[in-house]
Amino acid sequence: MRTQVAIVGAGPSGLLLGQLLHKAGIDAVIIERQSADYVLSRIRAGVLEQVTMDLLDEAGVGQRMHREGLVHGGFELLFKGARHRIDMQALTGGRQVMVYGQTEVTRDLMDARAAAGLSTVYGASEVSVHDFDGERPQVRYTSQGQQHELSCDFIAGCDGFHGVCRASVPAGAITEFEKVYPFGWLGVLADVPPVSHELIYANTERGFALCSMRSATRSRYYVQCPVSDSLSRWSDDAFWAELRLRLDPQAREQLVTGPSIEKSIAPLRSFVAEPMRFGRMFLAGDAAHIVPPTGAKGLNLAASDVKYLSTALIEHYRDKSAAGIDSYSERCLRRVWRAERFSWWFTSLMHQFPEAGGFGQKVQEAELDYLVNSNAAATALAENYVGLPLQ
Ligand code: FAS
Ligand code: PHB
Repeated sequence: MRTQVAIVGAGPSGLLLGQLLHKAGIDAVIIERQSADYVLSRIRAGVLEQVTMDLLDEAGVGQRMHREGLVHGGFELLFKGARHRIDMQALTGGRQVMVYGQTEVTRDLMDARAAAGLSTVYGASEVSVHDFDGERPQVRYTSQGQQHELSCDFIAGCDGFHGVCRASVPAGAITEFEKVYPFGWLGVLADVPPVSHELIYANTERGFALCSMRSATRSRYYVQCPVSDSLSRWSDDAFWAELRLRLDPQAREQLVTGPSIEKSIAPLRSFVAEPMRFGRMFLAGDAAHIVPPTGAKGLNLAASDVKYLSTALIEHYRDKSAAGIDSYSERCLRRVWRAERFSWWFTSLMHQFPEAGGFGQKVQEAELDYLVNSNAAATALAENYVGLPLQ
């Protein structure tokens, strides 16, 4: 088999890249180790930046997002029992975010790919990548008991943090930067109306909490939990009781609880692999970087990587230009590190770090007080949250 671009991974990165390349008449095959249902079952991101919204429109899959998504102009910070609204729209000259779950983005991309009759191999095993630093890259995999060799011009490693592509790069050719946080997020999805019409980020003595949503009837909540915590400790009642303890009286009063339809614990880490290009193989999305979800940047960074990569590949095939390919890694990493910084900063501000002691706690309180009383500080938060413009 042969294709122009072999994409490993059918998460948002791989699917969006496949769609943008298809729109440009470039052939790509996606190889995914899980089933489509399994990919859809993973509950992850909830907030899209304008850059991501624009990309989904460019890919021709934004219709349902505009119909069903929720446009948000602000969010609230809750600390010391009081809520403070960050008016993103006013602070950034009108920019907003879209609350629309990653599951729905993935579904829209899957539907578009199927409608176009494009090739996606689900349930592939023994996936390996070869000769990506040479002239004849190949992806090998087993599907339905048959071994396959897919020859291609380029490989896009869209296979997430635990994928095979980054792992196949020789140790001497890659540098990894990592910070692991001493806590995780316990998340619950439930078909109950959100506690508020906007997101609430809470920093309380008991730990961080986030009140988010997927629609007017489906809510997404998170509480900071020990990294060693296990789901067996968290019945639905235990979760709702803990969340209540981390809310202000008004939110506590308005909270509607119900049975969880998904419950999971995610570890938090910051991670970047440099560079993001190895000959004819490119890493995009979680395959190259991870951010703690506090800043809602993970999915959005994946989207901007894919924008840069699709543009580079289109220039290669259409204009016979290597400029985009040669600058891909540098362009991505400048944006990646700005998002890494913001996500680390917002995580450090909003979570409890017992090891930081009394001084750390007081510095956190002073920064929160400064943030909600300084237009300059709030503007910095707002412009990072809505997403920095593409360079
Ligand atoms: P993904 O990990 O989504 O997709 C990679 C795909 O590659 C997967 O389908 C995987 O099965 C496949 N794959 C892996 N190895 C393979 C192999 N060897 N061969 C073939 N296929 C292979 N971001 C936010 O903005 N907000 C959040 O709240 C948030 N919560 C998250 C919670 C969790 C538990 C996790 C893990 C991530 C969360 N993220 C969040 C980040 C998340 O949204 C990612 O940024 C997003 O999924 C990135 O998409 P991809 O790069 O496509 O990677
Ligand atoms: C979510 O809705 O899942 C979500 C929203 C904002 C975040 C993280 C997660 O910062």
